[in-house]
Amino acid sequence: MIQRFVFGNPIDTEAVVKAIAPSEGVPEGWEIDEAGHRITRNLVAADVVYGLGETVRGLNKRGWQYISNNTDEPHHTEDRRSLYASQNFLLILGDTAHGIFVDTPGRVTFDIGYTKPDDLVITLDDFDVNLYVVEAGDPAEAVREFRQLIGKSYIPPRWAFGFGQSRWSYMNEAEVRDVVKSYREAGMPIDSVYLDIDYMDSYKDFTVSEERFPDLAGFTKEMRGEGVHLVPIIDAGVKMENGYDVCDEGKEKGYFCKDESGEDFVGAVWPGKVHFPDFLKPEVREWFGSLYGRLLDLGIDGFWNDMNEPALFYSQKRLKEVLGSLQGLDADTMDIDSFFAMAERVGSLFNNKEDYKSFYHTYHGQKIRHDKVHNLYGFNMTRAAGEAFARMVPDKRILLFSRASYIGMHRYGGVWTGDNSSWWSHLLLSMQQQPALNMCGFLFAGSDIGGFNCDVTEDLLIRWLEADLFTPLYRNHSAKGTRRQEAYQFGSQETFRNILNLRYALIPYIYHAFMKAQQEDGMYISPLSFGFPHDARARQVEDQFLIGEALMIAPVYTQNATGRYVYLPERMKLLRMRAVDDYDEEVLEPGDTYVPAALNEVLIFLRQGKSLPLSEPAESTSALDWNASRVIRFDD
Ligand code: MIG
Repeated sequence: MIQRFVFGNPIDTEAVVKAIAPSEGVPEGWEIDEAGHRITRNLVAADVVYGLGETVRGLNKRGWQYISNNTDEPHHTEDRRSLYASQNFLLILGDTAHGIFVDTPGRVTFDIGYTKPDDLVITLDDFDVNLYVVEAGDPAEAVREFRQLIGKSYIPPRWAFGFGQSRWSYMNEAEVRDVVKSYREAGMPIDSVYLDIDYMDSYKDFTVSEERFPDLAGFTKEMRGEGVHLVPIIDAGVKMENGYDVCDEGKEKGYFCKDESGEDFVGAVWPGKVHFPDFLKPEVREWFGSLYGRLLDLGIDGFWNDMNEPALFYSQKRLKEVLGSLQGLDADTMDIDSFFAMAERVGSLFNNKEDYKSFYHTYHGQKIRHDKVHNLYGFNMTRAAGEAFARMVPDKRILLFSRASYIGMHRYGGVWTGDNSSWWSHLLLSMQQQPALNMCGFLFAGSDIGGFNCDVTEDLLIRWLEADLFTPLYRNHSAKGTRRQEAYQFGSQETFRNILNLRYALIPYIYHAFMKAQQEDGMYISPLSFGFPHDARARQVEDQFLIGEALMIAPVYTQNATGRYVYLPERMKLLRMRAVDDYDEEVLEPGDTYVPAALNEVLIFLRQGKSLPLSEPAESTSALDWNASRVIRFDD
């Protein structure tokens, strides 16, 4: 059962698709302190708190404080409170399952046993909110009810389930061609190569560098001949430049966010000075969305939307102030306090809180300050693209995913989890974020495999490709200046080839389970407790996951480990897989078992009465025979 409670005068976020008449009073089990802007619930020891989508830390969110405030945060360490997304849904699993969606577009603090271990305290900047509470017998049912409220999840094209290679710094056609050739020569399948900001002319959205990609239409066609889709990035900020038609038109039609005085707000990101389209206005979405058509016309059929928190390197106004305040400083006489004050002043330019309070949108016809609707920005950028695709190419699925998001965006695109690092802890995090994202409707999701920041090692990349074998978005991405991270760069070619081929052999299972979750508002990747809600041990498992209805996985995420302990809630059949046609099968009894897994081995567990179909691997999804060439069974 779902109930809606309304407090104050909430802004309609358009996150939900079902109108529910408000209930009187307060939701059962919660205390509401309107004056203190607080919603509180007492937790008992056995309660597990899931949810919040893409955040740091584990599956069970107890014991930390999270803040919904979409942030361009490149350090995903466990001391952080905000990442790129705000997905304000919590699921409390006790004797029954209890969900709460705090639907408000401003800042929300979730103190989940941080201040007091047994108190869940949700604090809002403004106490104007639609609260949706879900009461269900088990967690899967609670998620289903919630997902029915927020609408069906986005479905990508089939090829998007293939392997993708990305790197910030593929500078030109020749480099991309070389990446594809190297994968092909290594016999490793690949379906997509991502174009980061360097494909553009001076980082201007919807332009293509003449010098680096002189014939993108021709090149896209050439790559399609190789079975590869090119996926360009689009950034939120529009470069300020006279004669750049996107900027000119946006200015002329009043499509950009305004500052206090009604002028177009000036921020700075990669293109230098930019204006931010006011995606909260339907006509701006229609305009900006149509611009993707320029790339569709060149044969492009996938996009990733970046910098849409929006990230803000600085605002023009603050830069002037800060530079002004540094004028009188003199290196010869400066004392150490002034030195640190100077450094702090310069550092405060990035993503400055006050800057987010200095520009305005028009939303539902009303002028509104950005910080009040901050968490809706990336959602509406991605919605602009999704709505445009439905208009321009209604019969085609276009790949689309975003960095910033809010619940509701899941109807238009997926997400990637942003700038993680080549750390073992982030390998585990990449999987732990998945179930939380699924609860919030984001089924098409994935992390930067191998890690974005820092230098990868061969074993980390292998374990990461193994751990994320089932994530719908399966993309290797890394930052400029880091160690090269393409799978063919390393010595263990055979292992990489086998893992990537295994992914392709699994695509029919992955796709089927994904579509079932999409159509039935279910989970694709879930915590063990979803399959075993009455098993107290299963609730505590943070590093094993159910994939669809047939499988459990237990990734190895420790460097140099050649195995791990696995908790089996029931009898399962272990598949220790080295390749599609090379694996051990063993039935394991319930309980804790140490399971060896060498670096080239993946642990997959088949549940009783289920079967796992495997296809013959292919070099890309276009060449994949979706009929199973082999079926592994575990009959009761
Ligand atoms: O400020 O476009 O998260 O995936 O490679 C960095 C360059 C901007 C951040 C994205 C990352 C992308 C990078 N972008």
